[in-house]
Amino acid sequence: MKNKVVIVTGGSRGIGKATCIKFAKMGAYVVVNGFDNERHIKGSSDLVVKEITDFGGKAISYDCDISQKQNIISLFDKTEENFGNVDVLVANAGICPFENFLNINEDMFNKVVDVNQKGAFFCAQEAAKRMILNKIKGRIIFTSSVSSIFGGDLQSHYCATKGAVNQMMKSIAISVGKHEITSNAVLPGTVLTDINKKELKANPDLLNYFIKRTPIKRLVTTEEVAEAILFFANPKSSGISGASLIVDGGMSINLQ
Ligand code: RM4
Repeated sequence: MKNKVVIVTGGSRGIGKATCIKFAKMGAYVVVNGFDNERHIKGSSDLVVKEITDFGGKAISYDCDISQKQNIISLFDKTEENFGNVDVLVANAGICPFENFLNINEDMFNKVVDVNQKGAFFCAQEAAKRMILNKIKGRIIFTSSVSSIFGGDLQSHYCATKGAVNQMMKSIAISVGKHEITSNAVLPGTVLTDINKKELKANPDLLNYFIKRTPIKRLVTTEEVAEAILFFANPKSSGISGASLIVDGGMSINLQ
């Protein structure tokens, strides 16, 4: 990954942050994208950049709402201005406002779709356009979820978008394959991050159920999910496209 240019959306915390740090440790130029919403701690993208530059890595932050296409174009422009052409996109930004199906209103539904599905789609499209233009055999990697396969009480809106991410990932793999650009997805299980900390802290039985159900008897970590993302980004993974890699410690294969 030395001198590769990598954009990570939702890179200021959780899985995105772990991914930014791993790429930077491998010598990549990393663009940490975050966004100010109710769960985003202002300036957390800059904290990730500081953590990276403190160990001699190369990174910048660019906070914007990737549910707006114009912001995505600015994110890629800023990346090219600072580091050059994009080699790897990690479309990781996602929200999951837990809510009872019967109470989900149009605003909440639209917000989840705009960030998780529309944002991922247009980030991938912008990446592909620029990789093709610059003849780069790039990597497009989506953070999906086991919730793209399983339903989730309080997650009907979220699960729908993650199912959509899987399907767009496969279709994009078909569309960009002739340019030797690959498109793949990681499907994390339940990883303890700001996206679910409040819910799982408030519901220790649910947390214990997830742990009990997981063969490795613990939740997977953000670092372990980031490793799977690195695997897809590796130039040696040129023969892998349209793949979904579940990273959940075996949770999803165990009915017990
Ligand atoms: C994950 C999975 C987890 C949930 C988070 C928010 O994709 O559904 O169980 O806690 O999302």
